[in-house]
Amino acid sequence: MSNLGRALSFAAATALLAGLSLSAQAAEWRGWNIHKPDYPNTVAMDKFAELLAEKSGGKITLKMFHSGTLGTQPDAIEQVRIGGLEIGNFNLGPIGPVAPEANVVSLPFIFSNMEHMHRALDGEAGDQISAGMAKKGLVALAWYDSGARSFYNTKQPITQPSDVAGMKVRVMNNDLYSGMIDALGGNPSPMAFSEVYQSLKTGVVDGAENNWPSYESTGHFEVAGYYSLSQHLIIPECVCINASVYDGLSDADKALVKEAARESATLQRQLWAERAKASQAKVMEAGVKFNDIPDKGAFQAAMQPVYDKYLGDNPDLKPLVELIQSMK
Ligand code: GTR
Repeated sequence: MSNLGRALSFAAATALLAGLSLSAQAAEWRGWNIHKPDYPNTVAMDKFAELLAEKSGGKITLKMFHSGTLGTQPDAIEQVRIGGLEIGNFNLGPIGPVAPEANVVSLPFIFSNMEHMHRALDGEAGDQISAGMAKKGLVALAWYDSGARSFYNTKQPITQPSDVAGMKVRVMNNDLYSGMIDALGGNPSPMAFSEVYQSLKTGVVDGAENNWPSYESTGHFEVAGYYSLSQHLIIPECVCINASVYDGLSDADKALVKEAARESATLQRQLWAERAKASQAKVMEAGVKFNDIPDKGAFQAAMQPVYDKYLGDNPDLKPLVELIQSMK
Protein backbone atom coordinates (compact mmCIF):
# COMPACT_ATOMS: atom_id res chain seq x y z
CA MET A 1 0.00 0.00 0.00
CA SER A 2 1.31 3.49 -0.85
CA ASN A 3 1.83 6.02 1.91
CA LEU A 4 -1.20 7.91 0.66
CA GLY A 5 -3.23 4.71 0.67
CA ARG A 6 -2.10 3.96 4.22
CA ALA A 7 -2.94 7.50 5.33
CA LEU A 8 -6.37 7.28 3.73
CA SER A 9 -7.24 3.95 5.24
CA PHE A 10 -6.04 5.18 8.62
CA ALA A 11 -8.28 8.23 8.23
CA ALA A 12 -11.19 6.05 7.17
CA ALA A 13 -10.66 3.71 10.12
CA THR A 14 -10.50 6.65 12.53
CA ALA A 15 -13.68 8.14 11.10
CA LEU A 16 -15.40 4.78 11.33
CA LEU A 17 -14.34 4.33 14.92
CA ALA A 18 -15.43 7.84 15.81
CA GLY A 19 -18.78 7.17 14.18
CA LEU A 20 -19.15 3.89 16.01
CA SER A 21 -18.33 5.27 19.39
CA LEU A 22 -20.70 8.18 18.77
CA SER A 23 -23.53 5.84 17.92
CA ALA A 24 -22.71 3.71 20.96
CA GLN A 25 -23.05 6.79 23.13
CA ALA A 26 -25.92 8.72 21.60
CA ALA A 27 -29.30 7.08 21.48
CA GLU A 28 -32.22 8.33 19.43
CA TRP A 29 -35.37 6.50 20.48
CA ARG A 30 -38.80 6.46 18.92
CA GLY A 31 -41.92 6.21 21.05
CA TRP A 32 -45.53 5.15 20.39
CA ASN A 33 -48.63 6.61 22.00
CA ILE A 34 -52.26 6.14 20.98
CA HIS A 35 -53.73 9.34 22.40
CA LYS A 36 -54.42 12.84 21.10
CA PRO A 37 -52.25 15.88 21.90
CA ASP A 38 -53.96 17.13 25.06
CA TYR A 39 -54.57 13.72 26.70
CA PRO A 40 -52.81 13.16 30.07
CA ASN A 41 -50.67 10.33 28.66
CA THR A 42 -49.55 12.44 25.72
CA VAL A 43 -48.50 15.35 27.91
CA ALA A 44 -46.72 12.94 30.28
CA MET A 45 -44.89 11.10 27.47
CA ASP A 46 -43.68 14.45 26.11
CA LYS A 47 -42.48 15.24 29.63
CA PHE A 48 -40.68 11.88 29.71
CA ALA A 49 -38.88 12.81 26.45
CA GLU A 50 -37.93 16.20 27.87
CA LEU A 51 -36.62 14.66 31.11
CA LEU A 52 -34.62 12.02 29.24
CA ALA A 53 -32.79 14.67 27.22
CA GLU A 54 -32.26 16.85 30.30
CA LYS A 55 -31.02 14.12 32.64
CA SER A 56 -28.76 12.51 30.02
CA GLY A 57 -27.29 15.84 28.91
CA GLY A 58 -28.71 15.26 25.42
CA LYS A 59 -27.21 11.78 25.06
CA ILE A 60 -30.61 10.08 24.98
CA THR A 61 -33.34 11.63 22.89
CA LEU A 62 -36.88 10.35 22.37
CA LYS A 63 -39.10 11.34 19.49
CA MET A 64 -42.70 10.67 20.39
CA PHE A 65 -45.30 9.70 17.79
CA HIS A 66 -48.78 10.39 19.18
CA SER A 67 -52.34 9.65 18.03
CA GLY A 68 -51.47 6.08 17.06
CA THR A 69 -49.73 7.29 13.89
CA LEU A 70 -47.26 4.40 14.02
CA GLY A 71 -50.00 1.75 14.01
CA THR A 72 -52.41 -0.15 16.24
CA GLN A 73 -51.59 -0.99 19.84
CA PRO A 74 -51.05 -4.75 19.33
CA ASP A 75 -48.68 -3.97 16.42
CA ALA A 76 -46.80 -1.35 18.42
CA ILE A 77 -46.37 -3.78 21.34
CA GLU A 78 -44.83 -6.25 18.91
CA GLN A 79 -42.56 -3.52 17.50
CA VAL A 80 -41.24 -2.58 20.93
CA ARG A 81 -40.73 -6.26 21.77
CA ILE A 82 -38.60 -6.88 18.67
CA GLY A 83 -36.84 -3.51 18.72
CA GLY A 84 -38.49 -1.82 15.71
CA LEU A 85 -39.47 0.88 18.22
CA GLU A 86 -37.78 1.54 21.55
CA ILE A 87 -40.58 2.99 23.69
CA GLY A 88 -44.36 2.74 24.09
CA ASN A 89 -47.09 3.85 26.49
CA PHE A 90 -49.16 0.69 26.57
CA ASN A 91 -52.33 -0.38 28.28
CA LEU A 92 -51.70 -3.75 29.94
CA GLY A 93 -54.87 -5.10 28.26
CA PRO A 94 -53.29 -5.80 24.87
CA ILE A 95 -50.02 -6.89 26.56
CA GLY A 96 -51.89 -9.73 28.30
CA PRO A 97 -51.95 -12.07 25.29
CA VAL A 98 -48.14 -11.78 25.13
CA ALA A 99 -47.33 -12.02 28.85
CA PRO A 100 -49.70 -14.18 30.97
CA GLU A 101 -48.55 -12.56 34.24
CA ALA A 102 -49.62 -9.15 32.90
CA ASN A 103 -52.99 -10.61 31.96
CA VAL A 104 -53.93 -10.92 35.62
CA VAL A 105 -54.95 -7.22 35.61
CA SER A 106 -57.45 -8.00 32.86
CA LEU A 107 -59.51 -10.32 35.04
CA PRO A 108 -62.77 -8.41 35.49
CA PHE A 109 -63.25 -6.98 39.00
CA ILE A 110 -59.85 -8.22 40.22
CA PHE A 111 -59.22 -4.75 41.67
CA SER A 112 -61.87 -3.18 43.85
CA ASN A 113 -60.64 0.36 43.22
CA MET A 114 -57.66 2.39 42.02
CA GLU A 115 -55.95 2.27 45.43
CA HIS A 116 -56.08 -1.52 45.41
CA MET A 117 -54.52 -1.53 41.92
CA HIS A 118 -51.75 0.87 43.03
CA ARG A 119 -50.99 -1.20 46.16
CA ALA A 120 -50.73 -4.38 44.10
CA LEU A 121 -48.52 -2.83 41.42
CA ASP A 122 -46.19 -1.20 43.92
CA GLY A 123 -45.57 -4.52 45.69
CA GLU A 124 -44.77 -8.16 45.00
CA ALA A 125 -47.60 -8.56 42.46
CA GLY A 126 -46.19 -5.69 40.41
CA ASP A 127 -42.74 -7.30 40.53
CA GLN A 128 -44.13 -10.56 39.17
CA ILE A 129 -46.02 -8.75 36.42
CA SER A 130 -42.90 -6.76 35.44
CA ALA A 131 -40.79 -9.92 35.42
CA GLY A 132 -43.29 -11.67 33.15
CA MET A 133 -43.25 -8.72 30.74
CA ALA A 134 -39.44 -8.49 30.76
CA LYS A 135 -39.23 -12.16 29.76
CA LYS A 136 -41.22 -11.18 26.66
CA GLY A 137 -39.00 -8.24 25.76
CA LEU A 138 -40.84 -5.38 27.50
CA VAL A 139 -39.34 -3.60 30.50
CA ALA A 140 -41.92 -1.58 32.45
CA LEU A 141 -40.22 1.64 33.58
CA ALA A 142 -43.26 3.17 35.30
CA TRP A 143 -47.03 2.74 35.63
CA TYR A 144 -49.62 5.21 34.40
CA ASP A 145 -53.27 5.43 35.53
CA SER A 146 -56.17 4.56 33.28
CA GLY A 147 -59.14 4.72 35.64
CA ALA A 148 -61.95 2.17 35.54
CA ARG A 149 -63.61 0.98 32.35
CA SER A 150 -67.41 0.90 32.12
CA PHE A 151 -69.88 -0.06 29.39
CA TYR A 152 -71.48 2.43 27.02
CA ASN A 153 -73.84 1.78 24.16
CA THR A 154 -76.30 3.17 21.65
CA LYS A 155 -79.42 1.37 22.93
CA GLN A 156 -80.27 1.44 26.64
CA PRO A 157 -79.00 1.75 30.19
CA ILE A 158 -77.22 -1.35 31.48
CA THR A 159 -78.17 -2.22 35.04
CA GLN A 160 -77.87 -6.03 35.04
CA PRO A 161 -76.03 -8.67 32.98
CA SER A 162 -79.12 -9.49 30.91
CA ASP A 163 -79.05 -5.94 29.50
CA VAL A 164 -75.83 -6.88 27.67
CA ALA A 165 -77.37 -10.06 26.20
CA GLY A 166 -77.50 -9.89 22.43
CA MET A 167 -75.46 -6.67 22.27
CA LYS A 168 -72.46 -6.47 19.97
CA VAL A 169 -69.70 -5.00 22.11
CA ARG A 170 -66.28 -3.83 20.97
CA VAL A 171 -63.41 -5.09 23.12
CA MET A 172 -59.64 -4.69 22.96
CA ASN A 173 -57.71 -7.61 21.48
CA ASN A 174 -57.56 -10.07 24.34
CA ASP A 175 -59.46 -13.34 24.73
CA LEU A 176 -60.26 -12.51 28.35
CA TYR A 177 -62.39 -9.57 27.20
CA SER A 178 -64.16 -11.68 24.58
CA GLY A 179 -64.82 -14.23 27.33
CA MET A 180 -66.16 -11.45 29.54
CA ILE A 181 -68.75 -10.36 26.94
CA ASP A 182 -69.63 -14.00 26.17
CA ALA A 183 -70.24 -14.57 29.88
CA LEU A 184 -72.77 -11.71 29.84
CA GLY A 185 -74.53 -13.18 26.80
CA GLY A 186 -73.28 -10.48 24.40
CA ASN A 187 -71.31 -10.76 21.15
CA PRO A 188 -67.71 -9.60 21.54
CA SER A 189 -66.09 -7.74 18.69
CA PRO A 190 -62.31 -7.26 19.07
CA MET A 191 -61.31 -4.14 17.17
CA ALA A 192 -58.64 -1.43 17.02
CA PHE A 193 -59.30 1.71 19.08
CA SER A 194 -59.27 3.91 15.97
CA GLU A 195 -62.17 1.99 14.39
CA VAL A 196 -64.61 2.19 17.29
CA TYR A 197 -66.15 5.61 16.57
CA GLN A 198 -67.21 4.70 13.04
CA SER A 199 -68.39 1.26 14.13
CA LEU A 200 -70.63 2.72 16.82
CA LYS A 201 -71.93 5.34 14.43
CA THR A 202 -72.82 2.90 11.66
CA GLY A 203 -74.19 0.21 13.98
CA VAL A 204 -71.41 -2.32 13.31
CA VAL A 205 -71.27 -2.55 17.11
CA ASP A 206 -73.86 -1.49 19.70
CA GLY A 207 -71.45 -0.64 22.46
CA ALA A 208 -67.93 -0.57 23.85
CA GLU A 209 -66.27 0.02 27.20
CA ASN A 210 -63.75 2.54 28.41
CA ASN A 211 -62.88 5.11 31.08
CA TRP A 212 -64.32 8.66 31.10
CA PRO A 213 -61.34 10.36 29.40
CA SER A 214 -61.23 7.94 26.44
CA TYR A 215 -65.05 7.93 26.10
CA GLU A 216 -64.82 11.71 25.82
CA SER A 217 -61.57 12.27 23.85
CA THR A 218 -62.61 9.89 21.06
CA GLY A 219 -66.05 11.44 20.70
CA HIS A 220 -67.67 8.04 21.39
CA PHE A 221 -70.12 9.84 23.69
CA GLU A 222 -71.54 11.62 20.63
CA VAL A 223 -72.60 8.34 19.04
CA ALA A 224 -73.16 6.04 22.06
CA GLY A 225 -75.09 8.06 24.61
CA TYR A 226 -75.73 5.54 27.41
CA TYR A 227 -72.88 5.21 29.94
CA SER A 228 -73.40 2.66 32.74
CA LEU A 229 -70.95 2.63 35.63
CA SER A 230 -69.98 -1.06 35.67
CA GLN A 231 -66.30 -0.36 36.43
CA HIS A 232 -65.52 -3.95 35.48
CA LEU A 233 -61.86 -3.36 34.60
CA ILE A 234 -59.19 -1.23 36.28
CA ILE A 235 -56.23 -1.68 33.97
CA PRO A 236 -52.90 0.06 34.55
CA GLU A 237 -50.68 1.26 31.73
CA CYS A 238 -46.91 1.13 31.38
CA VAL A 239 -44.14 3.23 30.00
CA CYS A 240 -42.35 0.31 28.37
CA ILE A 241 -38.92 0.01 26.76
CA ASN A 242 -37.44 -2.70 24.56
CA ALA A 243 -35.60 -5.08 26.90
CA SER A 244 -32.34 -5.35 24.89
CA VAL A 245 -32.09 -1.58 24.59
CA TYR A 246 -32.60 -1.28 28.33
CA ASP A 247 -30.18 -4.10 29.18
CA GLY A 248 -27.53 -2.44 26.99
CA LEU A 249 -27.56 0.76 29.07
CA SER A 250 -24.99 1.52 31.77
CA ASP A 251 -26.28 1.36 35.35
CA ALA A 252 -26.25 5.15 35.55
CA ASP A 253 -28.29 5.46 32.34
CA LYS A 254 -30.74 2.78 33.51
CA ALA A 255 -31.29 4.79 36.68
CA LEU A 256 -31.86 8.08 34.87
CA VAL A 257 -34.26 6.48 32.37
CA LYS A 258 -36.32 4.96 35.21
CA GLU A 259 -36.26 8.22 37.12
CA ALA A 260 -37.48 10.16 34.07
CA ALA A 261 -40.29 7.64 33.49
CA ARG A 262 -41.35 7.76 37.15
CA GLU A 263 -41.38 11.54 37.20
CA SER A 264 -43.56 11.50 34.10
CA ALA A 265 -45.88 9.03 35.88
CA THR A 266 -46.31 11.41 38.81
CA LEU A 267 -47.42 14.07 36.34
CA GLN A 268 -49.65 11.63 34.43
CA ARG A 269 -51.49 10.57 37.60
CA GLN A 270 -52.21 14.18 38.57
CA LEU A 271 -53.40 15.05 35.07
CA TRP A 272 -55.41 11.83 34.96
CA ALA A 273 -57.38 12.63 38.11
CA GLU A 274 -58.21 16.10 36.76
CA ARG A 275 -59.13 14.85 33.29
CA ALA A 276 -61.37 12.08 34.61
CA LYS A 277 -63.52 14.71 36.34
CA ALA A 278 -63.43 17.13 33.42
CA SER A 279 -64.33 14.44 30.88
CA GLN A 280 -67.24 13.21 32.96
CA ALA A 281 -68.54 16.77 33.33
CA LYS A 282 -68.17 17.40 29.60
CA VAL A 283 -70.11 14.33 28.47
CA MET A 284 -72.84 14.86 31.07
CA GLU A 285 -73.26 18.39 29.81
CA ALA A 286 -73.53 17.03 26.29
CA GLY A 287 -76.57 15.01 27.40
CA VAL A 288 -75.15 11.53 28.03
CA LYS A 289 -77.63 9.31 29.89
CA PHE A 290 -75.65 8.04 32.84
CA ASN A 291 -76.56 5.37 35.35
CA ASP A 292 -74.70 3.99 38.34
CA ILE A 293 -74.74 0.26 39.12
CA PRO A 294 -74.48 0.35 42.92
CA ASP A 295 -74.68 -3.44 43.30
CA LYS A 296 -72.30 -5.09 40.86
CA GLY A 297 -72.73 -8.55 42.43
CA ALA A 298 -74.53 -10.10 39.46
CA PHE A 299 -71.84 -8.89 37.05
CA GLN A 300 -69.09 -10.20 39.32
CA ALA A 301 -70.75 -13.59 39.70
CA ALA A 302 -71.11 -13.89 35.92
CA MET A 303 -67.32 -13.61 35.52
CA GLN A 304 -66.50 -17.03 37.02
CA PRO A 305 -65.96 -18.67 33.60
CA VAL A 306 -63.40 -15.97 32.74
CA TYR A 307 -61.41 -16.77 35.91
CA ASP A 308 -61.78 -20.53 35.33
CA LYS A 309 -60.41 -20.23 31.80
CA TYR A 310 -57.48 -18.05 32.85
CA LEU A 311 -56.50 -20.32 35.74
CA GLY A 312 -57.07 -23.41 33.61
CA ASP A 313 -54.62 -22.06 31.02
CA ASN A 314 -52.18 -20.74 33.67
CA PRO A 315 -52.41 -22.90 36.80
CA ASP A 316 -49.04 -21.57 37.97
CA LEU A 317 -50.53 -18.05 38.23
CA LYS A 318 -53.11 -18.98 40.88
CA PRO A 319 -50.89 -17.63 43.71
CA LEU A 320 -50.60 -14.28 41.88
CA VAL A 321 -54.39 -14.01 41.53
CA GLU A 322 -54.81 -14.91 45.19
CA LEU A 323 -52.12 -12.47 46.28
CA ILE A 324 -53.94 -9.62 44.53
CA GLN A 325 -57.32 -10.72 45.89
CA SER A 326 -55.89 -10.87 49.42
CA MET A 327 -54.86 -7.20 49.16
CA LYS A 328 -58.40 -5.83 48.75
C1 GTR B 1 -57.71 3.51 26.43
C2 GTR B 1 -56.24 3.20 26.60
C3 GTR B 1 -55.62 2.91 25.25
C4 GTR B 1 -56.40 1.85 24.53
C5 GTR B 1 -57.87 2.16 24.50
C6 GTR B 1 -58.70 1.06 23.84
O1 GTR B 1 -58.30 3.73 27.69
O2 GTR B 1 -55.56 4.28 27.20
O3 GTR B 1 -54.28 2.53 25.40
O4 GTR B 1 -56.16 0.62 25.18
O5 GTR B 1 -58.37 2.43 25.79
O6 GTR B 1 -59.82 0.82 24.29
O7 GTR B 1 -58.24 0.46 22.86
